[in-house]
Amino acid sequence: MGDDDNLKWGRSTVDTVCPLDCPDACSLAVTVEKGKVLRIDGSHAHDATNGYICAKVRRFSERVYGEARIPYPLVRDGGRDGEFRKASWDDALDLIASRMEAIRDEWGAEAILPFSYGGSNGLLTQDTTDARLFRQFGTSRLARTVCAMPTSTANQALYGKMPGVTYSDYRYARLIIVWGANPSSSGVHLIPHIKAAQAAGAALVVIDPRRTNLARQADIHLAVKPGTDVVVALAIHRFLFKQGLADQEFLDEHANGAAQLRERASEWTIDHAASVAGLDPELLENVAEMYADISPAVIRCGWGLERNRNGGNAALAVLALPTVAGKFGVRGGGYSMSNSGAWRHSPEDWIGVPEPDTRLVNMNHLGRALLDYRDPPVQMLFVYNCNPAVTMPNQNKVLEGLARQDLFTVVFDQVMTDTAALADVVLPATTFLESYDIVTSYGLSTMQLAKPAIDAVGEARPNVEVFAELANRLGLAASGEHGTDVETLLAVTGTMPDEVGRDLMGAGIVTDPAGGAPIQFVDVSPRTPDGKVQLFPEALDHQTPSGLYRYQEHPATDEYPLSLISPATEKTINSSLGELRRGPASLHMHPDDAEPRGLSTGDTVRMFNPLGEVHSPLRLNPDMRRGTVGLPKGLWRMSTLNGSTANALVSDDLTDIGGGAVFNDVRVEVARVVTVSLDAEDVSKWSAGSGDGVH
Ligand SMILES: Nc1nc2c(c(=O)[nH]1)N[C@H]1C(S)=C(S)[C@@H](COP(=O)(O)OP(=O)(O)OC[C@H]3O[C@@H](n4cnc5c(=O)[nH]c(N)nc54)[C@H](O)[C@@H]3O)O[C@H]1N2
Ligand SMILES: Nc1nc2c(c(=O)[nH]1)N[C@H]1C(S)=C(S)[C@@H](COP(=O)(O)OP(=O)(O)OC[C@H]3O[C@@H](n4cnc5c(=O)[nH]c(N)nc54)[C@H](O)[C@@H]3O)O[C@H]1N2
Ligand code: SF4
Ligand SMILES: [Mo]
Repeated sequence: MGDDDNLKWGRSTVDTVCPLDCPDACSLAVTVEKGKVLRIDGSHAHDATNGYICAKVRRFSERVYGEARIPYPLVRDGGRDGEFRKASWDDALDLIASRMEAIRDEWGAEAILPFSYGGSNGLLTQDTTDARLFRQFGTSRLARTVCAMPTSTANQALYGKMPGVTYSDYRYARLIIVWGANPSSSGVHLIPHIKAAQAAGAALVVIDPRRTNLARQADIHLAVKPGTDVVVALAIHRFLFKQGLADQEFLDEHANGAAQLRERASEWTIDHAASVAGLDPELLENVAEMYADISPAVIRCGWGLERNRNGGNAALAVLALPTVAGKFGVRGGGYSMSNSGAWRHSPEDWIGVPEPDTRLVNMNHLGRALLDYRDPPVQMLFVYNCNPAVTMPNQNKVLEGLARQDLFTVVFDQVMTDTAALADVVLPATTFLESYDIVTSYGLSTMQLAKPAIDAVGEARPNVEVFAELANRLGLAASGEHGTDVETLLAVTGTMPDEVGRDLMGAGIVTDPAGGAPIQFVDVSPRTPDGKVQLFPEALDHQTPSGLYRYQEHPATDEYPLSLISPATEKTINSSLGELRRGPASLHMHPDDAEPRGLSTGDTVRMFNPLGEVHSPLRLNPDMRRGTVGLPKGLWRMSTLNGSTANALVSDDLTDIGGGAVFNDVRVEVARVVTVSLDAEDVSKWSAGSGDGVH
């Protein structure tokens, strides 16, 4: 179509970027007609995207213009059970400001708990005017631990978060180990590079309790029991040391703590580890031999392995492997984890207000904070960039906390989430198609500019503006406060090196000069104090309940013999876009686990443990590991049959390292739900019987 036609249709294309919590940060071309989003395509601005984007974001306009979108501020009258009414922004913000002041005067500002996580994941939507406001006011602080704390603590301790092997360098690897990651769903642009490496003869190993798409195409699939990766990795370490296959020269020159690691690994023979992890010892030994023999070898370490009581030690043991085996120094050799540390940009450069020494709340303990914390009790919860009613552990405790009559809850979101539905005040947020943002990829090493393609829908406003407005009302805004996203954009880019800010505003994309496609130990080195790999970070040894590289057995019981995991799916990003899911999600179970329970596909089942229960349709799936069942993460309450998500069964215990959540460390039983309509006589007969599974 020519320019004239575009003019006639009022059509234009805006180059921007996807900021969702996904490692890829695709560059996008958004076609707009008469002020509305017509189409969202991938663009070629970012090499990795190569014109391809996922189906979720192609249909993102269904969120932008969807029924769940919050059109204007809402205020609930008449307490927890009252109805929402439309409010003006001024009224809603005045109400919030006056409640903040009243709570501070009566209870102290720590009675206010701001609660946020990734949201749109851009540099502007979080840790800008919000952080400044809450710090100045002296609210409780939040430890953002729900994701990546064990892996990032391990990566920081071992390597000071050295940038990892980039996707496109996977094609140079001769051995690829994908460990606790499912890139076909959660970071799809890695897949073509793995395929290219395989086509050129590379071997692929996948370590995952499920036979994922990638596992099906692997040379070896180790279907580990959830939570046992630490012993699998330690067995490989032991094998390397014992067989004289550890790279002693590299260890002497570049690492500390090898002797302690070797000692802790010493009990994990291949047989011992294989029996704990539920693996065929021969397969495990094959993997150890392959890892010793084949170079370049790269490990893609994911987040699936961190979400259990051994998650921090698992990440340490896995990430330590390339050091012990001497896999660095060649293109396609080493590891990839998160590249979030690649950009040296720190929000502290812009916030300019020091973090106060107020109460620090681990976000995985939201339920406890709302119900059990005293001195002061939480009186106001301010949720933004997050949907804790469905995404945080111990869902029933979180929901009970949110139901407190005396709690004042503000939820600032794009759509009427399950959390927003329980709020006192709901504020409408812009999507990334409606405001500026800066997006750094955590899978790759790019920084991109997100530009508005359309005007804000309804009365939605960007985060930066709303928190600045609130600061104004509370008399906290510094003179020259950055009230709009454009002002904040300029202020944030102003703290970056000149050339970075210039390229970002000009070309819209910048690649970290050190991290574009670095060879580890050639182009980038550990960012630890002495520049060496710390294989045995002593400080962590003392903070870890069992000590470093120690395995904690899960006390499984006969009553709850099945393990539940809840991995990412291609349908949502966490719970974002969960409103577009149609019909209930299914619980996946291996046929051999269904048979003794008398279950088949299509049955309605209840999955339960002492914390709660989830009702959903059952789907028999031979790709599940026996003894492990799976329900997707990110479900909204409407996507199960009883309004509970997997998190109703997840405890709020913490991981061994980093205070993370134990989403994949859950024991459950599953039984059929018998739903029959009974007359009174039947009911009395039935009540006298066992009542097995009827709910
Ligand atoms: N489409 C989509 N993409 C996403 C997301 C999304 O929700 N949807 N979420 C984004 C976010 S926030 C994150 S953190 C990443 C997560 O991305 P991934 O690292 O891929 O994490 P998960 O999907 O949680 O789990 C990955 C795999 O680990 C397996 N697994 C579970 N328990 C264990 C275990 O104990 N050991 C081992 N070895 N494997 C285990 C699961 O079966 C799953 O296949 O993805 C991001 N990308
Ligand atoms: N059972 C189980 N639960 C899990 C996991 C699991 O593996 N299993 N994974 C966990 C992981 S990895 C993560 S990262 C967490 C994520 O959990 P959450 O942080 O709760 O992520 P989302 O559910 O996507 O919620 C983000 C919210 O921010 C909103 N939002 C987006 N952009 C903006 C914006 O610009 N402004 C405002 N105000 N709001 C915005 C979105 O609409 C969305 O409702 O979930 C965790 N929950
Ligand atoms: S969610 Fe991930 S794959 Fe999909 S468009 Fe965004 S960055 Fe790309
Ligand atoms: Mo995450």
